Amino acid sequence: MPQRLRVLGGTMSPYTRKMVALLRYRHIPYQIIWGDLNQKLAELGIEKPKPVLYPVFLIPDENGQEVASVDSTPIIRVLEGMYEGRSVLPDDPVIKFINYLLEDFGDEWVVKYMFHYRWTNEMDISEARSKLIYSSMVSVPEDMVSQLAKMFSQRQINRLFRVGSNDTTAPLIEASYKRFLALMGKHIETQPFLLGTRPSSADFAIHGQLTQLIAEDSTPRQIAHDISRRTVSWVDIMEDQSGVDLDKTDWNDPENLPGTLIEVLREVGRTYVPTMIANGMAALAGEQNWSCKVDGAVWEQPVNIYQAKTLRWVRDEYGKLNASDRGRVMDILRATDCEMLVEDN
Ligand SMILES: N[C@@H](CCC(=O)N[C@@H](CS)C(=O)NCC(=O)O)C(=O)O
Repeated sequence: MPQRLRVLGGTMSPYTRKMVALLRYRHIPYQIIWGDLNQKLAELGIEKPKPVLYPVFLIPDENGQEVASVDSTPIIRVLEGMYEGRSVLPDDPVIKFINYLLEDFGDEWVVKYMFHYRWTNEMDISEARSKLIYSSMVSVPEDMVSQLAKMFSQRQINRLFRVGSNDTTAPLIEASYKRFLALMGKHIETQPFLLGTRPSSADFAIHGQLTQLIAEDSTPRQIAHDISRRTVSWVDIMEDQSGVDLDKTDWNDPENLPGTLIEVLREVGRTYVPTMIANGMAALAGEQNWSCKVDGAVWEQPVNIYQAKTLRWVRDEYGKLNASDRGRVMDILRATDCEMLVEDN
């Protein structure tokens, strides 16, 4: 690649932090442009992607023209084809599938902790909304900040219900966040990354969300310090893993996964799996809302069309496996209450 890959992002965006950490780890030469996406794309004369979401990657097409792309999970796979070495995708098909599942759990479930804590209580709302403005316009005149911040936070608070944070689900989200911190803490006591001694795309997905929960927002930050300071430090070191020496690392053996990873996958089976399935079924039936049981309690929220799509992607990944690898994956999914995710494939 002759030029540095250009990325438009924001520090308060978990998916931006996921991708910047991944670019550093992979030694991909990049430029990051912080700021308002619509304004920056207009300044660069680049057509907007659909939808306009952080981060936007400007990926050269066959003529070298930069094209705006969004959606971190498929972009990671495009980057694997563009840049050799330091892959974040495990070689073994079974571990590769588990990685895909954990990456989607990070992107689509851990984000619920993030959204919920950021936009529920006054102190967190107030901090987040001013940092959202300052981080994209550091020299903005002070007298404009309060109006911009109000506009911005109202838009996000209106979205809270859409991501599934409401009075019914709040205790379930908070309990899952606390369990997840403890499980992550135990797991990284066994090995430094989710799937071995080298990081995978799932580590970056979870890291991205935890940067917000631990490095940015006060309430979840305090909870993390109380539950797992090891995980707090993991988030710091994940930020830049450019020094990992791959000669000294390996992926886990799929036949012998650490018990602590199985426990993390049980959390996936307890929360992400029933909600993704109920959402997917409601989307298919053309319904507006759905409800299901999580941990014996009711979860209800509006249909999320995007999450119905990512569930199909998880199922497609499973569909790509040969019969023997499906059996090996299924053994892990059955042991962790995740089997429904793919059983009706
Ligand atoms: N699935 C997308 C999600 C991207 C996303 O939801 N980005 C958020 C910020 S992290 C966003 O831009 N939301 C709209 C907004 O903030 O205006 C990905 O993986 O990149």
